[in-house]
Amino acid sequence: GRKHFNWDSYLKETGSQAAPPHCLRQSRIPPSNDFKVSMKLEAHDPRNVTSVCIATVIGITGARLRLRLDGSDNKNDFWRLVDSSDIQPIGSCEKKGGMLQPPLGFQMNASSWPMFLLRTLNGAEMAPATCFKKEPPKPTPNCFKVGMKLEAIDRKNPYLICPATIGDVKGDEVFITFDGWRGAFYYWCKYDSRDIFPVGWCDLTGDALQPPGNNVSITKTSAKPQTSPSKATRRSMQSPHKSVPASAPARGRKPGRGKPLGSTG
Ligand code: MLZ
Repeated sequence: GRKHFNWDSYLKETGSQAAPPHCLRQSRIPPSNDFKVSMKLEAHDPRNVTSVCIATVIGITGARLRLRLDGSDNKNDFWRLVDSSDIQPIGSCEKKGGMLQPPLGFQMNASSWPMFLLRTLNGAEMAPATCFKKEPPKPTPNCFKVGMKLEAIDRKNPYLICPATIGDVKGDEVFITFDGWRGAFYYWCKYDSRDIFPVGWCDLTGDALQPPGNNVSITKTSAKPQTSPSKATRRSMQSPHKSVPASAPARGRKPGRGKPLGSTG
């Protein structure tokens, strides 16, 4: 079977460096996750960020919560760190003079929202304020360099955290590429994005870091050819797409639609 992914040997094999932790907007020690499934809280609607909605904790993974907006469907779950500024205790919105909003795609008639809100909060277990941790400060400036390794959320499969490499740096943005996967998964983000983590993050939170894909060959200039290439390596040698693209697509442009080679979906 496949060996458990190990950053130390992977960094050696690829002759690469981990991004220094101070480059990332993450606490050095991941915050403890004190939430419980079914607790309710307030969250910004990811599809309409000016709206503050009621959300329920559907799952717990490492320092993150899987959230579902009350009154929404089960197709739009999203994940937030317990120290994300997108979440707050119930009552915070009202305290600031705001009003809780129905989520985008509220499944009932808009006029039923006030009654829905009353019912959804009635008898609900509200996450206590102590569960919410302070967001770490923004690092300054952008100190990422091309080639640095990190762990990053796969935005197409946001429950996954995967080994990644900085593919490009432009101003306050970085291009996240996924080791062993083709461009369809790559994305640009702000250097202080909460979706990127230092090497070793998943080990500390207990998240399962995904192993790199085996669809793109990992090259190290000094590497000796293997005497007996693995199945994956042989497959990638036969493939017409052997390596990661030499340059990142322009920011703003949609990434390619291609699936990773050999992907089963
Ligand atoms: N099996 C899925 C998951 C891919 C995850 C890639 N992460 C960078 C697929 O092939 O689409």
